Amino acid sequence: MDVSRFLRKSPALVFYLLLVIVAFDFGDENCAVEARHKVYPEYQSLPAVSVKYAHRTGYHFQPPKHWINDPNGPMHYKGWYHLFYQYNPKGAVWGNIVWAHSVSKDLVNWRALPPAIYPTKPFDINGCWSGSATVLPGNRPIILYTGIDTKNHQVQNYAVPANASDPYLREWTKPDNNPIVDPGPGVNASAFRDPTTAWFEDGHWKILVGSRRKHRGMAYLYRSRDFIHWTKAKHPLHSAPKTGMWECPDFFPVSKNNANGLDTSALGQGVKHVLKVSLDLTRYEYYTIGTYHPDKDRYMPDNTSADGWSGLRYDYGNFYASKTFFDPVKNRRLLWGWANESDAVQSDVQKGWAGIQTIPRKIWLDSYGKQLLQWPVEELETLRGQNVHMSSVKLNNGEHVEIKGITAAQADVDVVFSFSSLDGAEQFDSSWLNAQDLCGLKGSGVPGNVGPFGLLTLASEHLEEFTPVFFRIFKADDQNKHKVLMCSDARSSSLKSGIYKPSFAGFVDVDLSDGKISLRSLIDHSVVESFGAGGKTCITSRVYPTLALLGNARLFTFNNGTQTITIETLDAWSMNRPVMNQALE
Ligand code: DQQ
Repeated sequence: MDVSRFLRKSPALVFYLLLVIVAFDFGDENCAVEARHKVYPEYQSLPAVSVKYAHRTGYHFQPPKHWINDPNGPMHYKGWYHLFYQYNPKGAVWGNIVWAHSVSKDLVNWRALPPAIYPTKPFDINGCWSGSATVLPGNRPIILYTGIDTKNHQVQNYAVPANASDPYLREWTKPDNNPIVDPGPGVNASAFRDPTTAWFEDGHWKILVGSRRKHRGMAYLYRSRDFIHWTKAKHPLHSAPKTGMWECPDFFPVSKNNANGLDTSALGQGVKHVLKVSLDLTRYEYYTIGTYHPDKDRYMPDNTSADGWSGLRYDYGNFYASKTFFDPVKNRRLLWGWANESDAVQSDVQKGWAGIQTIPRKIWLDSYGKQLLQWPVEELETLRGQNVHMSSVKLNNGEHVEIKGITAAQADVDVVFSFSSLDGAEQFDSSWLNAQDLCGLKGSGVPGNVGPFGLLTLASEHLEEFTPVFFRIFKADDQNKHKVLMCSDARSSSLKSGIYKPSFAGFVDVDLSDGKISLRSLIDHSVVESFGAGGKTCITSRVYPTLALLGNARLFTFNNGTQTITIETLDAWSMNRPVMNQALE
């Protein structure tokens, strides 16, 4: 094969090969997850022969077939929620990316429309990558997205509805004065992408574009009076050393006073700002909470918000390229994230599909102001069917109790656990910096004192397979007194080998003085999305059981700590199937 010709014809492949080289350049300080999107030229345009249903989700967002990645441009317009997403119309791996488009009245039932944006012009002929929507005054939506141009440069383009009176916004026009932002001198043209929603301030629209300079990740700031002519600020809004490429930055205000969302342009006394970035080198995201100084074009994270690898995460599992938007209907800010497959690529090709969007989450500032809280949108509850309720059930050391009477493979479970004392809790070792490593060390079967206790999701009858979601509470020396570990451990999730089965985990910064901690898990065939302590720590796992499938899946609560745990209350529901991306007639 003529390699140089092949590479010239596959600019996306060249780009991703470069990324891999950059990743190696960072040495072993970052542990990359398996879930990154790679290029498989042999599968890119291999349409699904059939779609395998075993692990397809029942109520998560997915198209009928093929590959999806980042959520793009979510917004509300004329009575409809719009979600666009990166989609390969020709195969079950990343490639041939277009902006697929779906609409919903309730964020639960979705109808599919034809792709909204796809390569046609010199400024996007080699790819229509991620971006955001802004609704301009007068209810005029506009999309900014990254195009890969004829020179294989990443440029920022805009698109507008061809017919603004169509509430479905079926057709989009990409005017010929694109691109409106190009990398310009001194900016790496293969690391310049994913424009944010714009905010308006002091007569200007402002946006961020993700980038890096050598190993320093950064968000460039641009301003414009008319949304067409953009000027780069003197310095990035923010940057951090050794974080590599910042993909999909998201920058938005949160209220200091309540859980309501704020329009992206909100500023003032009662407001903090959040900057989230997706780190291509690890395929993890982190966010900081801080102060935005519009006059200085700077954002400063608070000193309680670590900037970099060890920072706060929306989700300590399989969750990437996320994006928020302000929902004016319910005055809330909603978060979408992409959960990739974590099985072998050949399995994705065989099953004919890959990737889901997580359940949209309401997101707001915790009253302590140090982290965000997240909770599945209330509309999801309309899918709840058969219910099982329990209260005041003791779980002694070594016990597991089955929750019977619901469809355990497609369920929503919400439980409050209590314990009587933390006096005997295991001592926390301050060298345990990484929650995921600690969960690997102290899994659900390793006895403790207060914990491990929690749920065994997607479990087979004799526990040959199960995905435990659980807490373990330690005594700590510092002023917080206790350290709470939350795990969603995929190591025993499947008898199948060749699958990435991480022991995902995060610490939970929660006040335990009432002796209680809650856990909610959304279980959906190959995904378990869990919310610890009312949404303080969230973890999404993708798993592929071979026995715990469909009607054979079971759900248990368990306790492997010496201290008895009480299930204060537990509610579990079978979840019904919504309309999921049938074409809109
Ligand atoms: N995915 C898009 C890029 C973005 C990456 C390409 C994040 O725009 O940086 O499909 O997953």
